[in-house]
Amino acid sequence: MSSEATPLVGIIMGSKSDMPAMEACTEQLDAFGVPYELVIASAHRAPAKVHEWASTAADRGIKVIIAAAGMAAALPGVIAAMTPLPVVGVPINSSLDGTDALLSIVQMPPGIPVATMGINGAMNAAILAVKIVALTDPEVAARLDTYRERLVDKIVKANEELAKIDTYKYKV
Ligand code: RP5
Repeated sequence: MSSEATPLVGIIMGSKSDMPAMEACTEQLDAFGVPYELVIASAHRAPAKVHEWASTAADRGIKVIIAAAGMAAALPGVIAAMTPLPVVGVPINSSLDGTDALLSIVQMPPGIPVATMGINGAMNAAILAVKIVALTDPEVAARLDTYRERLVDKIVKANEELAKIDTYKYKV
């Protein structure tokens, strides 16, 4: 993708070590053809960089921010305080099975919400961001419709396969 394209989603991660968990997010945005920024900056280790990036994100055309962090994961909440854009938080499992990050991200004070995904919920973060972009982008909305139809198809096929299994003793 050309670096001239306007990013619609901003992805920020607290550390390079969060990248493997966030691949499911970039894969989905690539599949939907939604341009995004991808940066690493920590609320604790590089607060000035976080402020510079978050406070100017809307000016760059970004419509929604996805912020991922582990441990005492302040990044999504701090960013939500710095921008009027919606912020989707992804708790990364880097200690305590990710529960530390989950609680750090989800328990925001009134007035500064973060839409918190499940632990390592990178894929859902992308889908939620796509839904937000789709509100004002008909092409992305059409791709989202197709994606949702495929989810239904998968369930229909799974039930067809289930119906062929005849090893259950009491299934009627
Ligand atoms: C958080 O601390 C990061 O988001 C990461 O999940 C965790 C560990 O960071 P590293 O020590 O691997 O850089 O700030």
